[in-house]
Amino acid sequence: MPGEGGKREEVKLLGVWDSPFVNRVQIVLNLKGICYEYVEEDLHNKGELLLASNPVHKKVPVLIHNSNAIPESQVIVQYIDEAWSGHGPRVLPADPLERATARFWAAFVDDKVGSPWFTILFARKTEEKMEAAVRAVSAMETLEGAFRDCSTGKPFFGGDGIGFVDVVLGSYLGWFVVIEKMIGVKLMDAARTPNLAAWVKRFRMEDAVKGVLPEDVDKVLEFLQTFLD
Ligand SMILES: N[C@@H](CCC(=O)N[C@@H](CS)C(=O)NCC(=O)O)C(=O)O
Repeated sequence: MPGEGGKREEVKLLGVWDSPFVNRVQIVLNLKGICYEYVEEDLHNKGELLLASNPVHKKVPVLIHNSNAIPESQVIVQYIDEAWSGHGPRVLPADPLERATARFWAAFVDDKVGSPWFTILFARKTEEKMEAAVRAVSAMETLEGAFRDCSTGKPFFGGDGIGFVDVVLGSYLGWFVVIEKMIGVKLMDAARTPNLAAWVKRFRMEDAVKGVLPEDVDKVLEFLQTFLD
């Protein structure tokens, strides 16, 4: 896509199709209308480009923008918002206090929902998985309150449109369905968190989100199995 000076820019995303961390970057690129090349990585046999561009963690996603590599999904999302500030809607709020609040809740999501998500997937013992699910459910209840405060009656954490907390939490939604099939626990339940349950429906209907999150539960479970064998 043309850059500031009319030159073609290199925008490449190294990812894995069912990764929430990758999916949130894809959603933000879509939201901002940025054309990019997507490279599917094989995490069982990591490519040279991935190893060279994220030598510290060797994980996806990595965004490559004009030969510069940016790792870590939350960092990437914030980078995209700043580097393409003139493209599409803002993802982080303009107001410093609101921006700090959005960063706080985004960090909360990866800590209190993302960590249990990982344990549910990879712990060997059912007991450990169930304990993690209890922690995730409790985090969702906290997020129900955060949604009320951040959205102030509007449809999204970000207000009228998808913002930072929306993409960070929303990127786990496909996996919530997978987790329900895996261990029978509903992390998102309209009886416990009615506002968030309504938010899920709105989030999934957004153009930037459609087609990004994994939908085929059996395909996800089959892929997950390749990391458990
Ligand atoms: N904190 C990182 C997490 C990224 C992450 O865990 N990526 C996984 C895929 S879901 C990965 O690349 N795993 C490869 C590995 O652990 O070797 C982020 O937000 O980008």
